[in-house]
Parts: sequence; C-alpha cells; structure tokens
Amino acid sequence: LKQEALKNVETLSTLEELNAFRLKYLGKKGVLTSYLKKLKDLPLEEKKQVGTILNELKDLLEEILVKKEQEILFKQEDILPGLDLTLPGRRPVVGGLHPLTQVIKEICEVFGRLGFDMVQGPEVETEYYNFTALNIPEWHPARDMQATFYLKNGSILRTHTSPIQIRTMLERKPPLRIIAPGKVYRCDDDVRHSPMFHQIEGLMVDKEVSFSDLKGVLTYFAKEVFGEKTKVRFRPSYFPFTEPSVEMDISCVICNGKGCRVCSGTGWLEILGAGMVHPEVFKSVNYDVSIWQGFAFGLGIERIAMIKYEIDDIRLFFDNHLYFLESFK
Ligand code: FA5
Repeated sequence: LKQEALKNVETLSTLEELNAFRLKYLGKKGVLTSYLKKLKDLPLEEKKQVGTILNELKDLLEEILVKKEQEILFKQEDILPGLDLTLPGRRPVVGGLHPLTQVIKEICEVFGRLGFDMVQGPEVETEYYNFTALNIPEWHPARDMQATFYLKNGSILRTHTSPIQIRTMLERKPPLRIIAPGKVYRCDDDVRHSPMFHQIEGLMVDKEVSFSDLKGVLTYFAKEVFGEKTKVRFRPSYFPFTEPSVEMDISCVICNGKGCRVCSGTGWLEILGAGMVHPEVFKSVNYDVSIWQGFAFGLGIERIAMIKYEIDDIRLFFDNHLYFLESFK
C-alpha cells in the first residue's frame, strides 16, 4: 500500500488529481481510513504495530500532499502570469477599544486591586431607586439638579449610577465593596455635557469605615490613573445621599514640546462627587446604622477621558469618526 501510494503521488500534476488522491487514500471512505477503522478487530499486540505503521503512512502522505500542492500552485504561475505567490498577504484592519472603554477598564482595574467587585444595574430605572431610596423625595429640589428623561410607562432613564448602590445593598449583606460603571442620561447637550454619558459608582460599607478611608482610597485612585505627582483636594459639597459630601479636584499640568501649563484657570479640576453614606440611605435598605458605615463616590468618565487625552469637545467620543478612534489604538 505504501509503495503504491508513494508511486501514485509522484504522478500528480493538477489540483484535481491531488484532491482525488487525497480522497482515495485519506478521505472518509479512503483506503487508509478503512484500514484504520479495521484496527479494532486485531489482537492488542498487532493493533499496536499495524496502528503505528498506518499512522506514520498517513502523516507522511499528508506532508507530501501539502508540498505537492505548493509545487502545483507555483507551476500555475506560468498559467497565470503576474500572479506572485511570494507576495505577503493583506493584513486585516484590526479595531481597538473605544477610549472611554479603555478609561473604564483602567479605573475598574485600580479599584479591583483594592478589593472592589464590579457590578451593573439597569439603565431604565424607577424613580424609587434613582431618587426616593437615595433620600431625594418627590418635593426635593435636588430632583431638578439632574434633568430627567421620562418614559411613557412612568419609568425613567437613570440620571446617575447611584441607584446601583441601592440595588446592591438590597441584594447583598454588608460588608461590601463595589464599583459600578455604566451609561447615564440627562437632558444636557453642549461641548462639556452630553445627553448620554458614563459614570462609575463606588461604594464601600463596613463596620469601621471613616472619612479618612474615603480620602485614602480616592487619593490612591487619582495617583494611579493620573500619575504619582498628581495632588488632590477635597471641597465641601452637597448630595442628598451622602453626609458630609465632598467634591474631589486633581491638580493638573499639561506638558507638550513647547512647555507646561496648568489645565484650567486655577490648576485644579473637579473629577468626582463623594461622601459618607447618609443614614437615610442605609435605612431604605434595612442596614443597621448603629453597626454599618460607608462611603460612596461617583465619577464622570468623559470628564476624566477629556483630561487624560486633552480633548475639549465631549461629542467627539460619540461621533465615531475613524480618524479620532484610530488615534487611541
Ligand atoms: C452625581 O451624579 C452623583 N450621583 C455622584 C455621587 C455619587 C456623589 C456617590 C456622592 C456619592 P453629579 O451630578 O455631580 O453627581 O455628576 C457626577 C459627574 O458626572 C460630574 O462630576 C461630571 O463629571 C459628570 N457629568 C454630569 N453631567 C454630565 C453630562 N451631561 N455630560 C457629561 N458628564 C456629566
């Protein structure tokens, strides 16, 4: 069989002949395949010996066929003048991650190293989770701070990622540490505001969580993402769901070939809101306020990506121009 096959393979001169040969010996119903199938009927010792011989022949034929195929193709060059089979292939265009996805990934990795789990929540929310459970009752003027999109069925598009705090605390028992990235929606539209944008929510609840922990964790995050030399400052602020509340600014200096300059009039840029979880919020999820304490924060991703990549129009993130997206590969 071996001699016959090796003799026949030499005579092959076209791709059709080559395929017919492959089918005859190696195809499903091929000679070699049928011998291999019969192996199981042989006694063990013979099965080993014959099996080895047959498999070696199979490998040998496959190897010869690949070489033969190349030979035939090269010869066809004469038939197809100008066909240069040595030319390298065309590379497929490979995409890259969107700059916002890159920033979200980087931030979640930093918090992941601090033991924060990533969780998600729905974009279509109820007013209860988005406002009421976060200590923003219906009459509260804070509801106007976040211009809301209402849906016909009475639901809303979430205006921030903070409802994920409520959903997670109802699902899990404390202590917990979570980070929750996602899309949020507000009736805003200009170069710094978009009707859809991204936030990352963070929440840590434990028995002894203090304001120093909040400062420590957020300072670590800023240095990891913006560089070791970055300074941070905390300013008093107001959110109904945290008390006390702060906003965190980072120092920012942009350097290029011509020198360095501060990125805003003051050299500070606000990047997030944060604070200690308000007791009313713990009450709405039935956490015992005499045992549990926590801090929460929410940051705007576009704002951070704009600083990091020096982009001054937020709409560039959503226009999907290839020249813009390709510069982040
Ligand atoms: C909040 O949304 C709070 N939920 C943050 C928070 C969470 C505070 C937990 C305390 C504890 P604020 O409305 O300030 O806060 O929005 C947070 C960030 O979202 C802002 O700093 C800003 O960077 C970004 N942001 C707000 N509106 C827009 C918009 N229309 N387009 C792009 N980014 C926006």
